[in-house]
Amino acid sequence: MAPGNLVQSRPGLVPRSRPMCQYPARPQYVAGDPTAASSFVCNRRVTVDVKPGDSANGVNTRSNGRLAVAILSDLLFDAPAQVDVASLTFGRTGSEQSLAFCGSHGEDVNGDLRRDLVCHFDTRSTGLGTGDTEGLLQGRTVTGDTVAGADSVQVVR
Ligand SMILES: [Ca+2]
Repeated sequence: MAPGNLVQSRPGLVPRSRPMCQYPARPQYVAGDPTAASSFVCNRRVTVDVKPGDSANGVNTRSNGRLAVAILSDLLFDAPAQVDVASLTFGRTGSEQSLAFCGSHGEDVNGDLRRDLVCHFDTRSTGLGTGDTEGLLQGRTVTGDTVAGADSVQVVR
């Protein structure tokens, strides 16, 4: 939720407004009047690690298994506390309803002593297939900002 709107007005021009996003989230256009703050959401780029601990990120799309995807925490972001887990979608376009579950307490997958959010997605439901090189993740924070991130994938069959 943005704390308010910022309005820019210049003589002779239509006043433009944008939501005031909490850093590092930034206003992102969704739809509607491009001069109105209500046409934007506050979006936060997040760092995503497909198959944490495995740099190849191989995805077997014929498997009935699940794919682990970590959302990394940093100084300004506590992923296990701030991500609305039920909102997460992951896959070829980012909007696939493929979430199975997330670890409830988080775990530090990159050794920076911050707990990261590790979620598991049904591989088949991700829509990833031959030729895809990226898995996209989308969701929301518990305060209503959107989150988005991506990581490379290697579709192995
Ligand atoms: Ca970490």
